[in-house]
Amino acid sequence: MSSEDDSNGIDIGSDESVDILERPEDKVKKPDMYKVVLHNDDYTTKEFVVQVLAEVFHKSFPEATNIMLRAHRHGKAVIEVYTFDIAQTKVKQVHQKAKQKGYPLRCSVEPE
Ligand code: TYC
Repeated sequence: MSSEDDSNGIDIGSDESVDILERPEDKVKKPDMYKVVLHNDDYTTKEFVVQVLAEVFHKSFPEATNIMLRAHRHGKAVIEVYTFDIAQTKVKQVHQKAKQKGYPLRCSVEPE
């Protein structure tokens, strides 16, 4: 393209005025988001659940304790919301740590 180009390949000419052309394909869409849900069970220790929430989800001790207690009392609790790939990776990390210690702790992914 001649004269001045911007990075979209739009000729902005050589004078001072600039026309911005908005194309539908340039619109940025927000990604679909997914909840990582913690499930209660009768065998995993409270201490281990809090430790996993701190290590995998970077929760503070008070935050991790609240989430653990919500799952303990209500059967499940939302830990955090992520894009799909990150949510899936977090769930795998939790299941791997639980398996290592022989606990049946489970997390799942749900659309927000
Ligand atoms: N219910 C477990 C106990 O009493 C503790 C626990 C809490 C386990 C939350 C899982 O997601 C969970 N030892």
